[in-house]
Amino acid sequence: MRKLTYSQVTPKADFLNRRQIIAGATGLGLASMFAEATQAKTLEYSKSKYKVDADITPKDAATTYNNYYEYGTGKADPVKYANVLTTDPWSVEVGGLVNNPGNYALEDILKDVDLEERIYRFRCVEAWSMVVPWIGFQLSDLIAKADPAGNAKYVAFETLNRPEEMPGMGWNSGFPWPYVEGLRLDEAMHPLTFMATGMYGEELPNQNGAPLRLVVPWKYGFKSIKSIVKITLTDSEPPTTWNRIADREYGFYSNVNPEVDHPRWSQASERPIGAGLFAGRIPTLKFNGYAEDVAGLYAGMDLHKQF
Ligand SMILES: Nc1nc2c(c(=O)[nH]1)N[C@H]1C(S)=C(S)[C@@H](COP(=O)(O)O)O[C@H]1N2
Ligand SMILES: [Mo]
Repeated sequence: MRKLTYSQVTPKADFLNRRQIIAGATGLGLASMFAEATQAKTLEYSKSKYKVDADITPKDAATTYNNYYEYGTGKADPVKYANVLTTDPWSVEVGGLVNNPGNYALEDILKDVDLEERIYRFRCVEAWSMVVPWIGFQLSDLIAKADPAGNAKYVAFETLNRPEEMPGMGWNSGFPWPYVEGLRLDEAMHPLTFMATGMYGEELPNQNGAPLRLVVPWKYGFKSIKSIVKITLTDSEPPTTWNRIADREYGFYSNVNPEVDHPRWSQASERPIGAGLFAGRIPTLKFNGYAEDVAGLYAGMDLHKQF
């Protein structure tokens, strides 16, 4: 089990096991064991300053309806297969056009950041959506540590490339693995751009991109790349997996925009996942509801073309 500054962010069963061992060894009674277990719910992250005017998606829904093609193309595949991924030890290489490149153990990255909760809207390009309480830190903290060089303009991200623990890479061998994504440097430095290590008060489940994934709430979900091992600053626009697969359908920017339909379906509305059998579709918001914060990043760009 990884020792984090938020070591209490641990699946409850693990915690109880650990307590049981200690309780057994020291002769502590059941009562104090459960008192400790209750305390474990108090997690070491600051509560969200970021909220949305919508119900949080039930955890069961957000952790069982996933896109993670390294574990298959079905929504129920990642929860079935991603448990085989070894997420500890984990390191992230930060390099490219930076003055201070490094290969960091994840626990060292986490020592230097303040974990906080952020409740964000999450909108997949397939027109379904969720509201997720993530736990993590601002990507800008990590990039600042790397000290970008003056000519750095973009940030490229790469997912782990470990076919022996990612059976979907074989089932979809035609895909351009590993999964890669990218942002413009100013998008990456924006305060909303988040690196998640947890959700719903616990460590990130493997199917949601453990142990470290990007969350860019104003962009379609495929930009929010999972299980990141490499971050590279560049001077030109990096390739992105879905753009490579279908460039007419998935652009580099991919900001959520109800006014620009996907070539094969409307983006005007979305289906909230886990909202109940009779919940209807809801309107999709420009920049997924974050226009006030991020529209300025795209001043002068034709928003109808910059999908
Ligand atoms: N490495 C990797 N990252 C990925 C994907 C993927 O297939 N592989 N799918 C993307 C897509 S399309 C979406 S909608 C989100 C889904 O995140 P969730 O399963 O946590 O809801 O992850 C994104 N990140
Ligand atoms: Mo998606």
